[in-house]
Amino acid sequence: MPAKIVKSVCRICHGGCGVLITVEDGKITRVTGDPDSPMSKGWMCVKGLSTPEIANHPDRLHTPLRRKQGKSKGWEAISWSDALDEISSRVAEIQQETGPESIALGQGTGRHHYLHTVRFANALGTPNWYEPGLAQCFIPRISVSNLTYGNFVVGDYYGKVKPKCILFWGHNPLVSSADGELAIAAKRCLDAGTVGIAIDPRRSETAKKCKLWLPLRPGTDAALALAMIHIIIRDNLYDKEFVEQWTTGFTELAAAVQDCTPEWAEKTTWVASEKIIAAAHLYATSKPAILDWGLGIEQNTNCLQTVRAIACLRALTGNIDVPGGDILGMNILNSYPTLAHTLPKGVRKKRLGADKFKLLGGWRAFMPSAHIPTLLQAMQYGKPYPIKGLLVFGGNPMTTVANSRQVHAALKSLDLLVVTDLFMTPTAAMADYVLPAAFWPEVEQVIGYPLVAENMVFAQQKAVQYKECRQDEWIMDELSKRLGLPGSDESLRDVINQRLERLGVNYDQLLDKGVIYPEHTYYKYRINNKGFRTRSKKIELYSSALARLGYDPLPSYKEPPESPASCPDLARTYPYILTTGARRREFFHSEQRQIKSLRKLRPHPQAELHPDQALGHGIQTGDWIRISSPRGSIRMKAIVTENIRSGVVNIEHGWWFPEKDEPEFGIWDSNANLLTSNAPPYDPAFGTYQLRGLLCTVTKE
Ligand SMILES: Nc1nc2c(c(=O)[nH]1)N[C@H]1C(S)=C(S)[C@@H](COP(=O)(O)OP(=O)(O)OC[C@H]3O[C@@H](n4cnc5c(=O)[nH]c(N)nc54)[C@H](O)[C@@H]3O)O[C@H]1N2
Ligand SMILES: Nc1nc2c(c(=O)[nH]1)N[C@H]1C(S)=C(S)[C@@H](COP(=O)(O)OP(=O)(O)OC[C@H]3O[C@@H](n4cnc5c(=O)[nH]c(N)nc54)[C@H](O)[C@@H]3O)O[C@H]1N2
Ligand code: SF4
Ligand SMILES: [Mo]
Repeated sequence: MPAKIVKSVCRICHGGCGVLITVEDGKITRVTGDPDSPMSKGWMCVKGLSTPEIANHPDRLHTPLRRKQGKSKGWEAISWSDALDEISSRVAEIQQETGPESIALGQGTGRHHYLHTVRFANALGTPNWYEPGLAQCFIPRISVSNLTYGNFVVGDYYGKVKPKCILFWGHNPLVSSADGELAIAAKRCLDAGTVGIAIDPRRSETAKKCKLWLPLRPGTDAALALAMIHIIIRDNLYDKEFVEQWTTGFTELAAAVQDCTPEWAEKTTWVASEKIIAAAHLYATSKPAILDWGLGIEQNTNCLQTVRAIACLRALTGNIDVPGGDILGMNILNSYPTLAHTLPKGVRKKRLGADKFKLLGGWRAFMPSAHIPTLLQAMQYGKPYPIKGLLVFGGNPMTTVANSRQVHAALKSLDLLVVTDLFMTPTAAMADYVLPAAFWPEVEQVIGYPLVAENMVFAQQKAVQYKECRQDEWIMDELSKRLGLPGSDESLRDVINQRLERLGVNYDQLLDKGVIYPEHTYYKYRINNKGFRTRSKKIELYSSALARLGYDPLPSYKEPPESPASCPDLARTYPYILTTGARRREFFHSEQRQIKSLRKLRPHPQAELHPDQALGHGIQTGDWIRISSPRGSIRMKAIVTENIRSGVVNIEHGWWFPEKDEPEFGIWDSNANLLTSNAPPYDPAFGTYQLRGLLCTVTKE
């Protein structure tokens, strides 16, 4: 058979790179960048290029598996119909015995089936679904944008006007291509003369291309942002016309930052005050400018106010919805039919954590979900009510949720664990049933980029059928049919076509077009003087919505709960600041450790530390070291480098070893989340736990 070329969009990370998939004899043999893609213009990263190796990997799951009963160990292959019949009857039994909410759904980050999982949870009548990002990732940025500007904002990377300046705050898009702001887009801007500022404890790949690097102490971003607001107001650098006409609460904000001088911030953040002043001046005087924020600002227990403080900077400088600045999303897709109306009000109220963390699980939340530490308690101790079953669609919580030991204990307490994945993982190895998922070139969906803003729409097209693997949505729909759930009469195509309706195309027609990318409308708030989508129709520097919810309407700084200042005694044993999870180009979270070409590039887990600390412990690059926190200890190889602020240790997350024995696969050796805590305090609005800005120490092995 001649080779077939299928056009699609890569989803190994959150995606966005347009691709051409070569299929020969029903097998993926090559994946290359699509030069016609408006986002990636032919570029792809090493992960995307390794797609054929992942797709055809001998260890891929390819048939449903059931744990053997009785004394015999291991798995038995079963048919899809047996697997689905058995799982659906177990789910029905549990729901009948302990209530619909006693079944929880889990998933991983931003995959093709993300919103379908929410739909399935609503149809099942359970308010308890989770994803290991959410409170720790992206939901704070989305929610704060909505509260402050009435809509989500993204950097204008793909428009005609290029930004003069980009302030990268806790973000390393040159590696992470985080949510549609692809590495190549950020790199091209910096290479073409855009001036960069990086706020990051590491001189990351992005920071290396920036004019200014502010190496702050992890977890202190709010102090830095408040000082920058202070400087911008003090030095009259704010956009007076914009602030006057389009914002509320300027006077209150100015009063709140009165004492947040650069000298105060220097003591807190460890960044020299002159650098803070230089960064504030450069950002405020370069127009247009993008403020590109990332995960570094969210994984702390003061994340609502941290993200709020940073959000105010865009408004003070008038960079909102201007060409080459930060633009409000166009949201050209209809919203996903998540069947939210089918979840009874009484059940919604039972969502674990919703009573406390209103912006994660309450009615004002962007996409209400359960609070993970509260969910784990319910699995392990049955309080406030029992969670008996968990169905995970693409997630590896044994490595990606804080406090892996408790995750392990909680998963062990379940009556039913079902995991759908591409490979056997430490999480899947604990399951009663393991189901083989289709990989991204084996599915069909539509996706709007950048995520949440949805300024352009791509089709994910199915290139091949791989053995018995099935798209997650299909698995959920088949379970729905067996359980007679609402929405089970609609096919995935129906759902996709509902989303496309307002674009006047169906899925087949979108395949012909490939991508829909309408001209961007800037200055949307000026059209008919309609303003922003907040109650005051202005950008809310003072957030009336937060005040109504009982949260502080003005941003503020709080010292991290585990720090030299908060816990001086603990800091004598654990004198360094630990940050975790800065992304590596070769891996997506816990994935790809079995992919030879990628593992060759990064064979071992690694920790970065400064020569100031390494010297004292006799540590050199390449040495195996132990990193310990008050919760545990793990081993990694040292990278001794000046590209990290002195006193900070950064460790990779997601490590397990597919080459080691099942079921544990070396999960207790180098897993960052053995060092993190999921105990309170949490962010009061999102329930976020601290993954960046903890205490640790190191020793040579
Ligand atoms: N310490 C620390 N922990 C962190 C972070 C950190 O910075 N530090 N970051 C957090 C963040 S931001 C996030 S978003 C989470 C991510 O957490 P997870 O989403 O749990 O991370 P992954 O390792 O990507 O797990 C996804 C699993 O899904 C499988 N998979 C891939 N594609 C598919 C598919 O199409 N269908 C199915 N069914 N399975 C698929 C993969 O093989 C893998 O086993 O981790 C969080 N954990
Ligand atoms: N290759 C690859 N790409 C990915 C992922 C992956 O696992 N691998 N994961 C995806 C996901 S789910 C996400 S959420 C995004 C995340 O992608 P980004 O938003 O870019 O976040 P990170 O790379 O995790 O962290 C960004 C920077 O924050 C710095 N940092 C650490 N602590 C702090 C702090 O307290 N304050 C500040 N200001 N900076 C700090 C780190 O040194 C790092 O350079 O990436 C996505 N893309
Ligand atoms: S950046 Fe993401 S979407 Fe692009 S090729 Fe790499 S993994 Fe795929
Ligand atoms: Mo994430």
